[in-house]
Amino acid sequence: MTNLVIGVIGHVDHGKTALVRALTGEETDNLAEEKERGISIALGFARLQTGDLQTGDQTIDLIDMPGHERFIRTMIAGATGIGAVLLVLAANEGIKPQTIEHIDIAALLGLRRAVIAISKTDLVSPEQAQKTASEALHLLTSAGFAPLPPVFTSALREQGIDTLRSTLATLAADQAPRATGGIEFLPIDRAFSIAGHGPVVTGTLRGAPVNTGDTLELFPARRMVKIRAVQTHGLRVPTATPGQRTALNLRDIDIADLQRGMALAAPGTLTPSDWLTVSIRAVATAPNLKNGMQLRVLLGTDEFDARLRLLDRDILEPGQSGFAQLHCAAPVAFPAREHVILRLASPAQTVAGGRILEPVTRRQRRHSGPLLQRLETWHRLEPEALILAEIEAQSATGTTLTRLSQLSALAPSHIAALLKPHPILLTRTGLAIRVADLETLATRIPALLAPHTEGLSPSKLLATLPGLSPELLDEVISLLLARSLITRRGTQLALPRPEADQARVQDEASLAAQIAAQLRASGLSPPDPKTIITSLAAKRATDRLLREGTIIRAVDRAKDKEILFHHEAVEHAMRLLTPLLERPPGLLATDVGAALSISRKYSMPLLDHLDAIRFTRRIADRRIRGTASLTALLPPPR
Ligand SMILES: Nc1nc2c(ncn2[C@@H]2O[C@H](COP(=O)(O)OP(=O)(O)OP(=O)(O)O)[C@@H](O)[C@H]2O)c(=O)[nH]1
Ligand SMILES: [Mg+2]
Repeated sequence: MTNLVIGVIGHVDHGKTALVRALTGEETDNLAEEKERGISIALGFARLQTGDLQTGDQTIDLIDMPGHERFIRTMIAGATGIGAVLLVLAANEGIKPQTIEHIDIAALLGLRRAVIAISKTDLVSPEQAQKTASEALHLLTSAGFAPLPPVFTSALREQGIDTLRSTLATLAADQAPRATGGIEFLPIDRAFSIAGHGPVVTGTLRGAPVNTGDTLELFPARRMVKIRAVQTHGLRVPTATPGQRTALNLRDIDIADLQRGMALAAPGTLTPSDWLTVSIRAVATAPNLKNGMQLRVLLGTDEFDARLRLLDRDILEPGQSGFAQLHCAAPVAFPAREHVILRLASPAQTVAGGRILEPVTRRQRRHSGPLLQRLETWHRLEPEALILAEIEAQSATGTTLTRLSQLSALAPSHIAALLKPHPILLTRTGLAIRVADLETLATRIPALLAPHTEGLSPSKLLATLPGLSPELLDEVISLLLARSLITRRGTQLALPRPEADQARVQDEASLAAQIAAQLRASGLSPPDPKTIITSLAAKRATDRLLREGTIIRAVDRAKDKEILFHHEAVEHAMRLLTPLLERPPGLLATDVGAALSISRKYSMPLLDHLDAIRFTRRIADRRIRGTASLTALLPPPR
């Protein structure tokens, strides 16, 4: 089965609907107004069975476009996503304004495949019909199409219909397979309700297949809806594939919340943005397009106003191509590579069109060389090549899977699979970076840490690496930690320096020994701690002695002064005081000072300490023995 959707285009009254009827037996002008006025107003959908031809059994979807200039917007909504066109040109009239406009639009939508039907040949001589055919061929070829040989038809006399049918079948059989792995995207061109089934939306599917039971995200509402059933070619099927006319019966939503212009997409893959970066081409008949101009944008089946920001010039002349941004009146969510048509509101006219290069962005600087170079790459490359080029371009900082998906319109899972054979690291957090670039970055970090002997916090390190994301820094840090090329000191990162660290430990130990010796020698009249703790190293050594219990910190609470005693001095004091404390009524502070031959400066903090360890107990201004047993406080005498 083919996925080909063919748009039937051409000037008003040239016989499009009549040909669709002759080809398929289906009537596409069903509205009362269409019957009354004799023109098409809405899109017409018909199926062309081209079975039992040498090309095999297949169904082509035909979209019968209205030709009247007032319905160009409807025509565009129908043409978005189609695979080829059937240009209908009346032999007696030849090329008319909407012949040209429809061809322009089809070309701007990226279409290249076409069949020409010269209609109403019953009204002219064969020479005249031939002349019209040559004009049509020339017009399509110069618009970039590769049309098949024209078919001469008369719907009235049922002539040329079989030839046209087989020509369309040939076109359908000769189809390049559609790329897969994209983002499911279905711009809605019709929404209606079927009794007993609920809401149905239709459109031409792009990106990836959709299945019964899938959940999709509705834009712009951004709500999730579930697919109750899928139909293609009028039949219920489990799956619709990209390029097919697709009808989806939805759950979890009311018909009142659905209409043309909305779209369904794979959940979480699209992000609304005020700005779109596009590559555009102005049509030959367009006026000069100026920077800052207000335009009507037709995108998917949606339509909105936007201001044109030309990035590489001030004026886009007829026929010229360039890069631009569209500042949309409200945020819009579309995948990259989606085709866009730009029109003037008045006079109503198609002036340009092209493709989205960057669907999620902000206002960019104009005439920026590096930006234009990147836009050129995105414009030129196919999605797979674009992804690799983008990772390479973001060498130092890496890029994210989200961003790659935005630029390529490929699904993140497809991108991940695509990167597998390449020397590219894809982290758990969705960062993509070339392994070689990660290694280069890895070599820079130790060099940045080297001057900071006390270490550097990750946030300070990040500040020295402009443009680098915290996620990528985390990745490099884990790598370097695993390789023991850097080390963590608390919250700081530093270079591991085994020798220096060892030397420092040795220094600290000998300093501690010195301090201990000094305090031991000074007994119960130690020097002021300020004269001992003179450096960071001395502080560390002192802390260590305190932790070990070699020295004791005591406080003179009245004066809020600290003093350090060697533990042996304190033990000596306890031995001397024990018998004295046992005699009632106990000792005054001055008695203690006298017994130990020390001044108040030392006896007050000492007594505070002895109270704390319950060697002594204070009653009024006297001390008696405390509750702690002496054997617990004093080591056995040697
Ligand atoms: N003589 C003759 N008249 C034709 C032929 N095909 C269509 N017509 C007539 O041309 C008129 C327009 O035909 P349609 O098929 O409605 O034209 P259309 O291109 O669909 O028009 P729009 O959808 O409004 O753009 C009708 O009155 C048809 O009867 C033909 O082969 N010969
Ligand atoms: Mg019609």
